[in-house]
Amino acid sequence: MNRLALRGTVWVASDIHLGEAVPETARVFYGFLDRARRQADALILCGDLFDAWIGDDHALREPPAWLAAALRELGATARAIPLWLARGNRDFLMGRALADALGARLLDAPAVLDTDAGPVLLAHGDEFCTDDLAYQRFRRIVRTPWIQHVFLALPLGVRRAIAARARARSRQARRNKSMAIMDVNPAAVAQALRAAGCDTLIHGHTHRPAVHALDLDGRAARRYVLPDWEFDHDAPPRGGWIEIDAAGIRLVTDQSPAD
Ligand code: LP5
Ligand code: MN
Repeated sequence: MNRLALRGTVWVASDIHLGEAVPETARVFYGFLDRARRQADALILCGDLFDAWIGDDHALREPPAWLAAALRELGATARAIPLWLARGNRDFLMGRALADALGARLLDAPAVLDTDAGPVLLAHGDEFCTDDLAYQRFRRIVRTPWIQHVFLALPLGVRRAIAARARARSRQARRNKSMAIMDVNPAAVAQALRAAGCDTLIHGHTHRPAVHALDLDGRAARRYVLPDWEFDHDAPPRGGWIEIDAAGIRLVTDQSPAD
């Protein structure tokens, strides 16, 4: 299991789903990044930072305006504080080239963070949705290195079309799935905590922000779920992050993270 010592104040956010269609979400998120640069000692973006990621080359060669702005803000953050990028089910193709261009670091999650609040298991969370067999099958396929290699060798336009089709198929598939199977499986969570030797898990993906008290083999444990960010379409607007420091772990679901 990947381990990372992160002392001081660590902020974690996920599921911002940056893309062309969410300018207001991006604006609020950049306000959050500015605040993190001033108030945190490190920032971890724990998956689904982008709504869909089809390879670093499209970002670094000629990014569209929305992406160029995102890269500017992320780069400014990485120059101010350590910025860690973990991958989600939408942006698992983020790679070293992007991280290096930003001055950020890739975090291979799940990972155990050794923090001032103790050891914390950090994951995007999709890996714990084990009742969603169709998704887990899809995940195994798209996480296969040679399949990723073939995909990344395709022309950008073809990759865009495949991603758009995968997004459409996913929206369609979700309509026929119960909310229960699109949440984490408690046994999968417990197994991950045991394997990591942690009593605390932080994850995103489910878009169901909460702090859950768990009983892990008679020990008190906690599962923190990060909110997704949406300030453009749905009401009420939503966003937030988790703060980790010597005083403990806090879920902040502030709707407007600007000071
Ligand atoms: O993402 P979201 O929130 O809609 O739902 C997720 C699960 N879906 C996914 C799929 C992504 O949205 C697809 C976007 C990926 C963009 C990157 C490029 C992709 C190509 C890479 C190739 C190496 O993650 C959804 C879960 C839900 O979370 C809740 O946990 O249920 O899972 C699914 O919907 C999976 C479907 O059940 C089955 C597979 C549908 C996709 C089929 C791909 C078709 C590709 C066409 C090729 C010509
Ligand atoms: Mn996700």
